[in-house]
Amino acid sequence: MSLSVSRRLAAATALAVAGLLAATSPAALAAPTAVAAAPTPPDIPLANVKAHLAQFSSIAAANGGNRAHGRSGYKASIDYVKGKLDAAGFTTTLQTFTSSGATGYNLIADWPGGDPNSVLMSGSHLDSVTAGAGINDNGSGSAAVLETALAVSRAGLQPTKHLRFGWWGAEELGLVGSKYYVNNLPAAEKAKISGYLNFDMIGSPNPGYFVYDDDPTIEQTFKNYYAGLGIPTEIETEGDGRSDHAPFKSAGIPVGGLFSGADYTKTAAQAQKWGGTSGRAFDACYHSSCDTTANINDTALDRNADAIAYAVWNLGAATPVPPGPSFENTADVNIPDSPGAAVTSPINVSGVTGNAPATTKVDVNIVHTYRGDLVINLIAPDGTAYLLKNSSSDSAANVIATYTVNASSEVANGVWKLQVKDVGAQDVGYINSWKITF
Ligand code: DTR
Ligand code: ZN
Ligand code: ZN
Ligand code: CA
Repeated sequence: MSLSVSRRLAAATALAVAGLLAATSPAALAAPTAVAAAPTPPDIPLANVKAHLAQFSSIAAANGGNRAHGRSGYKASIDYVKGKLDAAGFTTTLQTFTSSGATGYNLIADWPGGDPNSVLMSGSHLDSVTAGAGINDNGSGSAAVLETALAVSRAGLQPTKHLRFGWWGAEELGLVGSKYYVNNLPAAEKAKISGYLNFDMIGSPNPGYFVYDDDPTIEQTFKNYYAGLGIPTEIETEGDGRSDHAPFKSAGIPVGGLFSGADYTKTAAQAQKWGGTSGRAFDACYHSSCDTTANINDTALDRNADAIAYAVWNLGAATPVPPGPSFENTADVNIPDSPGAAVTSPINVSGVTGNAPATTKVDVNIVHTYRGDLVINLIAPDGTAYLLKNSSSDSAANVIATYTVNASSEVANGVWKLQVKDVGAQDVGYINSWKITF
């Protein structure tokens, strides 16, 4: 508001002309802008994953029918996985602990190379319940993580981060192995883990596609993978704290993961989008003797194994995780000077599954001669207002900024609006463009 009269008049004239031109053009809702392609990870061969499951099945059959903690079937499972990893060039470590009077084993495998101060870890529990072979719970996660590690070796991958893989013992007794690992990791070592990815039940026979909603970057990575397949996902809500990511999360380590469902029942709406049988459990053989190699949905196992590779390649690489879909409105909208009413610029979002992320990005480009006059809000489809910028004494011109909004309680699809109000007399401007990225 401190402009000289001549400058203000000239500025107002120029803006008025621009606004007039803009007023004749309808609000152009630009198509979603393409996002950069992520590095291409390998396809994880389903046949290889199923071959590991067949081995776990044979091990159970040869060891009393299960692979439970403290039983010979568990140690045989550990020895199988360790043998594969040693042969593939991993540095493996067997960590022992005692639980319920029996020796338990965690297997840790480090892929040589990468930044030792930035560790990306992937894991799954290898033990079954005593009732059966535990092929879906959790041979599926263990086999897929093993095959992803072997794919890293086959590719001779040299990621930016250091890659570590873990197979946990005694999860069924209460996350005993993973808790032991985290509790015995020095604080300096915990601080190096940039993320822990957990895979517990990822081949359920009546599958759902659930993504853990813990760390937003990890969550977005998995959502991007499934968006690329055109498969809707849901936030995993059945298991907060019910699997091996919990000790890592409690230690402040970013976590994420995938889940295909356990004893909860698939709804009609879920069957509509994912196929399968509504009114039936995602895994009717959960913790039962029928959790055998017949208790696997190949499509779910295949997709989730490929999703693990996608996440390891992307999160382990230097290139940042590509943002989700974005939508832009480039139509100019004139902002009346104070005490005029607020104006809005709409964007109609569609085709985005689920809610907006906690890191929803809003890029704003406003031409104005005194930006301290402006109050800017993001209005969600349900009318909720998120303040992006308040008025101030900032006399500089224009607002060209990116704001990050935690809009995770908002459904993504619908009409979002940028609302701008000029609360300071003199000095005028217009919305040049704005973009929302999920
Ligand atoms: N606790 C797991 C099964 C399980 C149940 N809900 C979730 C959610 C997310 C991961 C795993 C699970 C087990 O029985 O091993
Ligand atoms: Zn279980
Ligand atoms: Zn499990
Ligand atoms: Ca003003």
